[in-house]
Amino acid sequence: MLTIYSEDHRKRDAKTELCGGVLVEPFERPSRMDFVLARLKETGLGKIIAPKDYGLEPLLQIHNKDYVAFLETCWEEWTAAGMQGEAIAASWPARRMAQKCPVDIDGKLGYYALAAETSITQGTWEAARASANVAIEGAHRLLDEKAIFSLCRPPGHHAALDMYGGYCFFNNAALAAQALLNNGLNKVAILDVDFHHGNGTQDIFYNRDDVLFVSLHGRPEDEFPHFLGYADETGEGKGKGYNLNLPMPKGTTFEAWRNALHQAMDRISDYSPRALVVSLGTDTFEEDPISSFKLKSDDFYTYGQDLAQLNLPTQFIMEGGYAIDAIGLNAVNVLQGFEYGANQT
Ligand code: 6XA
Ligand code: ZN
Repeated sequence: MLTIYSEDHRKRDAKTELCGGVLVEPFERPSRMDFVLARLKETGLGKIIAPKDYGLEPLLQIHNKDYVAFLETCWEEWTAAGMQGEAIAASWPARRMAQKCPVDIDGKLGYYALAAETSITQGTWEAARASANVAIEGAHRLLDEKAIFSLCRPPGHHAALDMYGGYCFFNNAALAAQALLNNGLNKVAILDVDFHHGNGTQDIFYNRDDVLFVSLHGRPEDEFPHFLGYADETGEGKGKGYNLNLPMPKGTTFEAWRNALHQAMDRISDYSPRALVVSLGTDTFEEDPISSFKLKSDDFYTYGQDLAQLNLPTQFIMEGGYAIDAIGLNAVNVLQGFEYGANQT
């Protein structure tokens, strides 16, 4: 399997994350990629290539212009305002307040942030752009390949039309799906197997029927991002019926999770897409420090094999996963399971 990867992710090396009332070293850190790269090399999964730069145009097909401009200049504005630490939002346009973007950088951060854990730092813009390019390159390559691994960092599935947070800035899976559509594959399914609900991806495609979004995740009553991901969110307008959420309780085991996966796969088969994008987070792992499902490393191989049964051109996009020394094993297990399964069908 061909992997797309950019070293430029290292430009995002945040030092602070707001967690449990204190600033901690971010869970989403550059070394995550080193473990995935090491495992890719150890298993000889395939070539690893860098993406081209696709510029801002594809980003503007998914994200709002003012939001993209905010990300580009945020760090500059923050430092120009004399702030000491990394840029973190501290106030929000909450219920019954004006939904207008202020000019002050503190206000802008609150306007565009969906959560406070994620800081914006020098280099975040460059890394997020590189991650987007990794996703878009993968989509173009899928025209000639059966499967692609876009090793994206930072992740993307929480990023919405005009919101960042949950360690995400651009929605890499949405960018990939849109690039596939632009290349003439007229129906695309996105399956999100990260532990957290892909609120950004859902939001972006909620009114559309050319992209089916299906997500398996920790239920919003218990887990981040808390304010989206309920089972009764099924799409709106033309998109009615093209959004499927399968929330699960804390402690969910592989057996129950796999049943939900099969339900998700049935819905995807019924939709008959031309390609599949998988938002691949490995934070469903039993040892993940911020999640609560119980998957074991072998389970990732098993479900990779299951996914091959869909028999679709498939682009895997890296999302979360913070049990860092197991992230390589778990992610590559999915890819190896998929390749094994694809060879059987
Ligand atoms: C913040 C939790 C962020 C979760 C990010 C993630 N308390 N999303 O892994 O998939
Ligand atoms: Zn996650």
